[in-house]
Amino acid sequence: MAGSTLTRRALIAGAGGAALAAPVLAQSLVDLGLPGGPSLRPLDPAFPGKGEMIVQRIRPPLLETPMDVFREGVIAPNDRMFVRWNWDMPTAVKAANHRVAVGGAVNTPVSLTLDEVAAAGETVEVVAINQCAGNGRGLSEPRVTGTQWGNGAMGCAKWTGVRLRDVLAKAGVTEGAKRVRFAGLDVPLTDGAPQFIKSIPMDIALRDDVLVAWAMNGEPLPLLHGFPLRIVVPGWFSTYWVKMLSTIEVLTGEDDSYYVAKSYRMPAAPITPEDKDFATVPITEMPPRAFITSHADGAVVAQGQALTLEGIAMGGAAALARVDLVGDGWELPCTLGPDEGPYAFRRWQVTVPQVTANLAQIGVRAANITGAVQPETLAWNPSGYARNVIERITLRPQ
Ligand SMILES: Nc1nc2c(c(=O)[nH]1)N[C@H]1C(S)=C(S)[C@@H](COP(=O)(O)O)O[C@H]1N2
Ligand SMILES: [Mo]
Repeated sequence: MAGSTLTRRALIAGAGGAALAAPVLAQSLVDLGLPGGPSLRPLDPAFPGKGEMIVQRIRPPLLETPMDVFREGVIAPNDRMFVRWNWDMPTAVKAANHRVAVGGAVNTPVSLTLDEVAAAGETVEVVAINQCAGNGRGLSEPRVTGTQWGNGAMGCAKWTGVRLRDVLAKAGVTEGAKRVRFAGLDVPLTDGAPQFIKSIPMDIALRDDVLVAWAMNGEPLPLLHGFPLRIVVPGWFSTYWVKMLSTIEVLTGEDDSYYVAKSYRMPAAPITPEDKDFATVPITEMPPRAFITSHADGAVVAQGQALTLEGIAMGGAAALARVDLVGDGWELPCTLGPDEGPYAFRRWQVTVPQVTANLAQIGVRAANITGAVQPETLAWNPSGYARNVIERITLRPQ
């Protein structure tokens, strides 16, 4: 993958010539290839409940998935899924005491146990990509503020739950309802800071595949991923996928809460880094993206031989239509692998018949069935949201 070459460094505790006798702390570092630097991050296998993850921050946790996970399959194992908490994560949640309050513009406010939520309707499974709106933000040029993610703030899983609309029906939504807002058990780390609450429009809330989910890849949701319940909005950035769900509130008007009205917003039209005054819209639907997983930037390939490249792609808010390998003035269509549903990653493969020309700055370009296609240039924005520029690597024929 672009910019994820692994470097191993033995950090020796103790100094001087006798260092070899001192305990050796081996720590792996990963280079995320962030143009704004610093680019090295620890690769830590020791975070509770996690396999090897790139540690962006410990508390609240921000853990990034190493790119090699995407080479192994389209589903991220639970212990390799990226983690993002805006505020502190509660470290103990009692399932037996947990309630989900459904209120606001409803006929009868209710407070549901986990069993009552599960019994609210048919059990539904959706395979969907969980992607942070800031995924790949660290690759922005010029540099932007926020977590300097590489491209590992994403992962695809199978989510199991009931439809949100069946849970809403327990309370009965009143006429004129406009939005549905979610809150979790987490609270701000500092006094007066806004609570992490998010809302979606009513028509999205009533969709067939928008879930109140309790399982991820067939296992109860891990604490890090929102035990005991989280919202899943397939095709939308996961900022809306509120974890440790405790409150569902039906709104009759616009949502003026901080994380909807002020934050997680994009310029309404393209801007340049110099623009200061511009209208914004909330980030919602994901655009198509594709990644090469078989080769890292700078990899050596055999001159004159056939070369097979592989990777993953997503359609975003609509099913993937095609993936093309693109070079300087040429392109080759890729073959798509098994279809796990419109909101899942899909594998792609392509064979370059004979490596002759240079393979500088090659990339893969995904398009979805609505005609959305990855752009050649970055749609720069001050928060680095919704990155979907074609990701490029350079291969070195020898
Ligand atoms: N309760 C709660 N839910 C939350 C958040 C949060 O801070 N608190 N962060 C959101 C954001 S911004 C992201 S990217 C996803 C990350 O989901 P994950 O940690 O399961 O990968 O959770 C979303 N749901
Ligand atoms: Mo996010």
